Amino acid sequence: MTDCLFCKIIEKEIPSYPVYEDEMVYAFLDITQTTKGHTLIIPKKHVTDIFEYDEKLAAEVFARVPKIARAIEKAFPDVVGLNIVNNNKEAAYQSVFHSHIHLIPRYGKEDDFS
Ligand code: DGP
Repeated sequence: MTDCLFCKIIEKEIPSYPVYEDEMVYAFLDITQTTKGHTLIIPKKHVTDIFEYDEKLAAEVFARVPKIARAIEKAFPDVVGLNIVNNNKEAAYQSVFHSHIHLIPRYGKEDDFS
């Protein structure tokens, strides 16, 4: 999709900090860094939200989540937990309409995100 921010990030037209990439997905640091290492995983195929996935795409994208979670844990050894968040449609606080999975590492008591 030509006017999609995350498609432009996949195409490297807009810079991002890469965490992981393969033929199916791109993972990169979220610009807001809710916590240190906050990462977004996006399918390279443009799908707006969870309602547009077929089973094959869902299996391929969600299968990558544990590997990327472990990469974050390895990069930040003080990680003690991790939230996985996926917002779908405006009413559920989706603000970028290229489906993405948030991986939000948690650091314990000093981490005031809730
Ligand atoms: P959501 O509200 O679930 O649609 O999350 C969208 C996320 O995308 C939000 O946490 C901020 C992030 N984001 C928005 N624009 C950019 C950008 O240009 N670069 C990066 N790395 N992240 C972005």
